[in-house]
Amino acid sequence: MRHSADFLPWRAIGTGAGQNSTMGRLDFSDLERDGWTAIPGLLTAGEAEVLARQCAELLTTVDAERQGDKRVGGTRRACDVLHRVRDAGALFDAPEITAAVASLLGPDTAWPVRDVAFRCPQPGFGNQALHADEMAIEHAGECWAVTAIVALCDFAPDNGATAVVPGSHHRPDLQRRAGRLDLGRDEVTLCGKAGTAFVFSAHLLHRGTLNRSDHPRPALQAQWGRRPRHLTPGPPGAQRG
Ligand SMILES: O=C(O)CCC(=O)C(=O)O
Repeated sequence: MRHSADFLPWRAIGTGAGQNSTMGRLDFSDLERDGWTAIPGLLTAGEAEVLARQCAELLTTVDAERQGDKRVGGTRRACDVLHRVRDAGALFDAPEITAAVASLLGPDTAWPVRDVAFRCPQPGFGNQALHADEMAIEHAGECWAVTAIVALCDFAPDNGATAVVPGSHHRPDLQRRAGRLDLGRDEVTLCGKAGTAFVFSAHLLHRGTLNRSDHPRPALQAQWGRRPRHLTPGPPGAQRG
């Protein structure tokens, strides 16, 4: 298995005076080819830790419990984070994220972020089967949804980081058989510092890996869908029937 540190998945080109230093001109050609990209530095380590604590606290009170929450067990989960944690929405409005999402879904067709969940495999847990978050594609090049996972701790090879199969977003044959595949050799583990966002096509095969460390592995997982074509804004002044 390879690790994402072996790659240079995200490149900011032409960053210069007067430009936001992390934005520059983004090159998402890797996102189209491999189906994923990493955007480091969206949060500082301290900010990531605070967010992880706020999300974990959602699971400590029965009063605040929602359907979809998992307060105990191997992989803790809190749903509907967008509405329960004040700063979560702003994180997913970061221009680097919206640019990556738009490059997969098309600039006019991305809905605002539709769901954010907290997922936190405890030591000894988190091992998932390969899956895609969206149905298999029917036509080459299409993308109907995008997923982002924001690491709220450092993602390392041994602590349950997400693994992806690069290029599988173009392979409906693999997407249809996802749960029955063993593509360990082709997987890349997404390693990065706390506060890194990993953005990928929701058709890309991926999985949470086993957390072999002594610490929980907190992360936020967000999803964007595609606006149906008849609701897509046209050029200024265009008549839509
Ligand atoms: O938390 C992860 O690393 C991946 C989670 C995931 O893919 C899922 O829950 O569908």
